[in-house]
Amino acid sequence: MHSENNNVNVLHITMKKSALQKARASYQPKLPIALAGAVKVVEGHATQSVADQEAIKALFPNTYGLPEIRFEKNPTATPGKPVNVGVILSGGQAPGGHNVICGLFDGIKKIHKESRLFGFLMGPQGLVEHRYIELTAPIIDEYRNTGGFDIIGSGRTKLEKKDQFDKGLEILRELNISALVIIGGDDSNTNAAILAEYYKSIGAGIQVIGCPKTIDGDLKNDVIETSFGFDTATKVYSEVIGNIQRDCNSAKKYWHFIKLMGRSASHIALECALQCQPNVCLISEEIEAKNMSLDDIVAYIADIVASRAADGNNFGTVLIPEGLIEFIPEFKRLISELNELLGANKDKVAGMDNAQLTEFIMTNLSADNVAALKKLPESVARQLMLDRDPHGNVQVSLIETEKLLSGLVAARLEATPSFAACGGKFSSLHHFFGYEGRCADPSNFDADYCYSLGFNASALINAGVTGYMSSIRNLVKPAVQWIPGGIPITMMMNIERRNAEDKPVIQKALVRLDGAPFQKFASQRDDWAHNTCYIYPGPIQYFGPAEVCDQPSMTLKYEHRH
Ligand code: FBP
Repeated sequence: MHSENNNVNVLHITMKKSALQKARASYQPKLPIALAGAVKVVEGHATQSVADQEAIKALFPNTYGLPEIRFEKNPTATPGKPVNVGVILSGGQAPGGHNVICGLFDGIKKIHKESRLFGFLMGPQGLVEHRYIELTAPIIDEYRNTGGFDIIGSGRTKLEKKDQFDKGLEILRELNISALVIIGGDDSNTNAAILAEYYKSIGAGIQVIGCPKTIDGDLKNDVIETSFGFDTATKVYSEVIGNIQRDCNSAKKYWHFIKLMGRSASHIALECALQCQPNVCLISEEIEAKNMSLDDIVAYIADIVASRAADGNNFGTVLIPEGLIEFIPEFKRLISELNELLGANKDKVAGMDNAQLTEFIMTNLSADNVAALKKLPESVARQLMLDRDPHGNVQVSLIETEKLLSGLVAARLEATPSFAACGGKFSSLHHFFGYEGRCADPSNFDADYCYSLGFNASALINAGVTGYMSSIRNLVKPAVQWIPGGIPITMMMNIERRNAEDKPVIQKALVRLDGAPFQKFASQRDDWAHNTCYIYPGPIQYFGPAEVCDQPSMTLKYEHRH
């Protein structure tokens, strides 16, 4: 056993606090009324996966088809038993993660004051390596309403192999833990479902509960309205984009190319566009649907730059979703072939250095895809070929599409004599907003939502279920009216090709072109392109009137406007 309570790296109770943090520490997150006292479980109908039902059912014989559940107020409280719970933060940071843990802590203490919470360190690897700390009240109190995942750290280890599950079981048994909460994105919750199924199949007596986390906003569906962190991160980015727009509208001399995190889906870019009204915002899903090439995208931006220049406006803002390159059809085909090639030759390529790997790829790739690769600057081509995360994803956050696009736009404008003739000037600056927003102090929305998700997870544990995701719905209404419950994770799954294999995974939510947020954006973007319609949202407000402080994202509002 490797408890790290005495480890010098875990100095939880000596942090210095800013005045805001001190004031924020006493903020009491709002809970749905249904969770305020004792709860009763209301079971819905049996569920099925979003697609590939037979295959998912066969892979999850013990956890497939479970009913959705909802919690309602229970006038008669039954005394609970003490429970030991483990918690893991998995994947990229997202504002509010600490509040999930605080809500979970308060929830299990409410079930029984002798309940205990253990945090596994640095992500799922902490479970496998038996590295943990006990999260006691003084530690928890230090982290209420704070950003970051530093309370226990996070990591991207994929929990997918039997020996990892068995190693984890050893420490869970040693600590008498009967429930594990995994706070993560689509991949981590997929792993939670696999772990739940495995522990159930061997009768381990360990419940596994997931919580929907990711700033990317792509873990959502009919039953999970949003992932936590999206609200705060997009508010932080929108504040800074607004500031840039005001600077740009003051000096009137730069075009700002702003790449926004979000991995594949363009939810973050779309939300920031709705909040800030930039001159251009690319939506990857639309680019794919319209089969636009890189040249088409460059022409689209250059035309807007030229049209603004003709009106004497040599300035503007362009928002670019991080995952753009994966959606441009010619590069999508290239990435897909690269994934198959590298996945099918895992062992062969494992020992290769970069030069050997490049040589291997160039010799084995189809001619069309070699041509596509050669269109890209060397640094981008290298990133597509070599840099993958543990889930086999291209590390899109490393690809400098903002520079790629502004360079190509500049070249196109130079080759257009009418641009200079009308007084056009094109001077570009580049930004990438991602890490800046992931650890911000959670907005009131995220502080409340996360605390509720964690508290609700304790109710799911008390209800004895496994393989469920904590779910809080009705989020556009005031928090007291939110609806708590649980969704079987298998319900969100389908089969997808990953690393050259068919795998059961939670279906990622991309921007829907027929959805209200995109439709709203599409109806206004021409106006934003040619006229200067910037909005400056300003910083997140934590104290003040609800209409300023407690508003959910515009995406959520448009999606759930009734
Ligand atoms: P999760 O899906 O794990 O929440 O991570 C999201 C994200 O912030 C992406 O937007 C980004 O592409 C990626 O993490 C960056 O990963 P890393 O933190 O490993 O650099």
